[in-house]
Amino acid sequence: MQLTHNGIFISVEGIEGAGKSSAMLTITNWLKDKGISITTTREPGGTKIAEEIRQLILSHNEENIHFITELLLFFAARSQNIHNCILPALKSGNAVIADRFIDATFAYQQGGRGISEETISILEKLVLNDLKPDLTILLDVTVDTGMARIKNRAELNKQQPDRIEQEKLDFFTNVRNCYLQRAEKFNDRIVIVDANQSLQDVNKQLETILSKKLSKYFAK
Ligand code: T5A
Repeated sequence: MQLTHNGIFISVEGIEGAGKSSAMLTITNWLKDKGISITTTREPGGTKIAEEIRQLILSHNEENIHFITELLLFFAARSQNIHNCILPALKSGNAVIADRFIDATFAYQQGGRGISEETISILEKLVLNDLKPDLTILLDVTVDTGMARIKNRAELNKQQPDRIEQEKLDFFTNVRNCYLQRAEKFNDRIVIVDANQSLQDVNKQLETILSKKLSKYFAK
């Protein structure tokens, strides 16, 4: 796979209710102000086929989805997203902002489901080759706060939790811990934002990080 490109690849991560949607908007507006063309995507999803896989993963099915099937579905959707959305956009010089990417698989399928890091790494190598985000924003929120936000939103919109949102608190605690461990391990790429704060304060943190981490792209 040829990975040469002159775009910027940013992923946004965090547990349910961390505030990824508003962070995506803040990052998009910040980059647009710099005159950069933006492609936004999400995982699972981002292309027609990947969105169909998303439906399969998140909906409630009569048949139980085995955790290895779930892992493979996330990577199948990601492969479509990489080849038909992310790489073409990066090669055309766009900034790609992804609502979740590879770190979500380690956090949820390793931390949450208990699949080994080695198993996930094999699929990571196969599907991503050497593609990785230039910057990953980890919106870190306590499980209690994240879940309370999700509950409020669901009540307002009269929505039922999806298949993964209905997991127990322990599951999300393990997911959050795995995200934090990855942030420590890959501290050159993953930056933690304290997402327990007000939206205004979260946005301030984001803008500071973007100025610091992306200055090299605008230094010419
Ligand atoms: N998954 C995904 C895996 O298991 N493995 C993988 O490899 C991948 C890619 C995807 C699901 O799949 C799993 C993870 C997920 O369970 P999703 O829709 O992408 O689903 O992810 P969700 O986390 O479910 O998305 P949410 O919409 O629930 O989370 P967000 O985007 O973080 O939430 P957001 O921004 O809409 O905020 C939620 C509510 O909180 C409020 C917002 O206004 C909103 O009402 N809020 C705040 N309120 C006060 N202060 C703040 N700072 C706030 N920030 C947000």
